[in-house]
Formats: sequence, C-alpha cells, structure tokens
Amino acid sequence: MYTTHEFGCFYSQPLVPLLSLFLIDAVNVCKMSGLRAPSNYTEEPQRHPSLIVNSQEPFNAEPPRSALIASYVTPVDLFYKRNHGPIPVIDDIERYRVSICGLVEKPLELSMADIRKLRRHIVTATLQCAGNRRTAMSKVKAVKGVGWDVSAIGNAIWGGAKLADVLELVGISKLTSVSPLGGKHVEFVSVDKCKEEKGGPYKGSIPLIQATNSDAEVLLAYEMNGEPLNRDHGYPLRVIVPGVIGARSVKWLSSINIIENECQGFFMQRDYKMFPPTVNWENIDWSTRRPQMDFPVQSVICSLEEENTVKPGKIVVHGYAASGGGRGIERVDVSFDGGKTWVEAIRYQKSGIPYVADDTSSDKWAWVLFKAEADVSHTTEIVAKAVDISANVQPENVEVIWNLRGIFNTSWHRVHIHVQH
Ligand code: MTE
Ligand code: MO
Repeated sequence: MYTTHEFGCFYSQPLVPLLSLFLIDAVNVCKMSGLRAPSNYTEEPQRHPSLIVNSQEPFNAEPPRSALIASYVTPVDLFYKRNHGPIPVIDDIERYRVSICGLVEKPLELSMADIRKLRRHIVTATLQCAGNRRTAMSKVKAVKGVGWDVSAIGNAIWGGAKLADVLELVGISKLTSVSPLGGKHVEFVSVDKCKEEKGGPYKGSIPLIQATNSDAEVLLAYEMNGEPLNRDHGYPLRVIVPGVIGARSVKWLSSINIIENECQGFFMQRDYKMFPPTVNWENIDWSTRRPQMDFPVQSVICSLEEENTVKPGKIVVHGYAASGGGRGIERVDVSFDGGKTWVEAIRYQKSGIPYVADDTSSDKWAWVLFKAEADVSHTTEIVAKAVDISANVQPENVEVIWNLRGIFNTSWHRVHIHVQH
C-alpha cells in the first residue's frame, strides 16, 4: 500500500508514473517553482561598488567594516552577499509557486499572492555567515572556504509570513514535535546550481519543533528593510531563521519538505560543522558531528582597521556584538592595553535608547552596537570581547578554536594602534 509518506518529493520507482494516474492526489510531488537557475554568470544583478569582493563567481562580497556601524539596520546594497552559484531569475512572478510536500497529508502549492494573504510579520534579525572572520583563522593554519574579513554579517528588518502559519495550511499545528532531539525536520530547497551539490540546488533544514514555534519567528520573507527582497538576497521568497547561522536561511525558495530526519544535502552534512583542531582532511569523518545551527557569541571593532596610525589622544571605538538563539548581549568589554585592563562599553540598538538584554525592550534576534573610549598615548592593541545573557564568553585566542573549515572565529577581536608623536 502506498501512503503519501513514502515518496518524499520525487518519483523514485518506475511504476510510479503509471500508478500516479490513479493516485495523483495521494502521491506527494513537488512541482516546479517558476524560478530559473542560470548555469553561468551572465545574468547577475548590479552591485554596490564599495563592496569588497572575496569571490566573483559565485559572487561573495562584504562591505567595509565601517559601514556596519554607520547604522543599526544595514542598508540592503551594503549587506554581505553569500552565494554558491549564479543568482536565479524569475521570468514571470505570476507563475512562481512554493510547494509544501513530504510528510504531509495533502501537498500544497502557494503563489506569492497566497503567501501575502497570511498575516505579515516583521522581525529585525542579524544574519551572520558561519565563515565570518575566516581570514584571521587561516593565518594560524590554512583553512578551506571563502576568505571573509569581519563583515559577513548584517542586521535587517525582514517582513513576510511566519513559517508556523504557513505550515498550519497543510495541517501541521503549532509546536509540533516528536522529540526535542532528532525528530522531523523541515527542509528548504532552492533552485540555484551549486558545484558542491554537483550542480543541484542549495538546501538545508531546521527541526520541525522550531519551524512550528511561533516564538522562534522563522519567516518566509519577501521584504528586506521595507522593500521587496532583491535578487541577491533571495527574490521572491527566502527563509529567515533568526539566531541561526546564515546557511540555514535558504534563498530563492522553491519547496518546503517535511522529512523524517535532518536534510542530507551537502551544506548540512559535509559543511558548516565544527571539528576539533586535530581533525584534518585525511582523517575527517563528517558523520561524527551535527550540523551547526545557533551561532556563538561574537563581537568586532568596526571603527578601526587591523592596523591604525593615530596621534596621541582620545580614541572612540565602535563595533557590533551578537549571539545566537535569541540570547541578548549582557556585556561588551573593551581593553585599550592589549587585554590587561578592561572598560565596559555602552550598548545600544536604536540610537538614544539604552540597550537592555530582554525581549520586551530590545530586538532579541538583532545585534547590539557598542561604544567605548579612552586616551591612548603609546602604541597598543585595542581588544573587544562580549558576554551573552547565558554567560557565554568569546575565546581569547583563535588558535584554540582553529578548525579546518574555518568556521566560528569568535576569538577576542584585536586591532593594532601605532601612536605617532
Ligand atoms: N540560499 C541559497 N539558495 N543559496 C546559497 O548559496 N547561501 C547561504 C544562505 N542561503 C545560500 C542560501 C549562506 S551560507 C548564507 S551566509 C546566507 O544565505 C547569506 O545570505 P545573504 O546573501 O542574503 O547575505
Ligand atoms: Mo554562510
């Protein structure tokens, strides 16, 4: 007996097409989304000239670090762009559909008009690539991956439908869980051609318990900073998973599959996992680690470059701090003498309003900007480190967290100050 559960999204056996004449409602197939995935880079969008390009094809770029502290909300054109293939194209938005299939009673296809009919929810959330600050980690020992400085992060106001509301349309009620560990996942599939997937689409998944939790605020977003998403950031529809590494926020969403276990795609199983420093490319066993989800506590000084020459006098330091899982920033410490003594920085989100690390008066998924100042009279190192509300701290040195994929460099951020008298 065939149940809707056995097929996932694709016909897997030759007799299925025949049977499907009779079982068309029962067999669970994801249809085309109307998104087109170019196989070369001739249809890329225009980009801001001040982005620092780390790789042209696929396009990976970050803004100068000073741009991050110019405003609490990062402008779209300066927001980092992280891609694994050419940017997909929509020829006719009327034909766009996102399908929901897998372990659901009745698969469903939604147009943009259907998605817009659902209650519109707004979340201010920081997106951070797990590879942020990778270049600094690669100075310890070579790592594999796109070289990022400190700006593979940005804070935006995302607008869209809550995934929990969308899943109710296929009969999955809020807070659905089998068990807190393991259990079903919700898989997000795109259309972009990624070489890591041997030309297949980018995909990833999150636990069903998170997807159906209205408070987790997982979005199918169609707006970024009050405007329709642009092509680089996932037009017409992308996932936003607040508090989780950027890799799970799948862009150019084509289908949503309810699956028995986590997604088996490359970016879940053979990437975005953190290994101990002893693991190298000869002895690596990917199956020994879980896919990374929440990002750890991070802070970076953005008002100064790695090397700075200044006159003696007052230095004002600005930067960002963020933690995953909705954990607020409890404290940011700044040292003007290489880490011997520390001052506590002032924290803020919207300017003029002092930051309090609780859900009611702050944006819990968003970064916190900080400011500290001191007189500097001789050559020194300025250092920043943050503490989140669960008392998680950043490691002092990058050496102890070195890993071959170069993810999660959250070591104390240090910049050098050369004082010229
Ligand atoms: N979604 C698709 N379809 N393809 C991708 O290459 N990259 C992921 C994620 N979603 C990616 C994707 C990664 S690794 C990150 S960090 C974020 O998108 C970056 O989002 P942004 O380009 O909007 O900043
Ligand atoms: Mo990423």
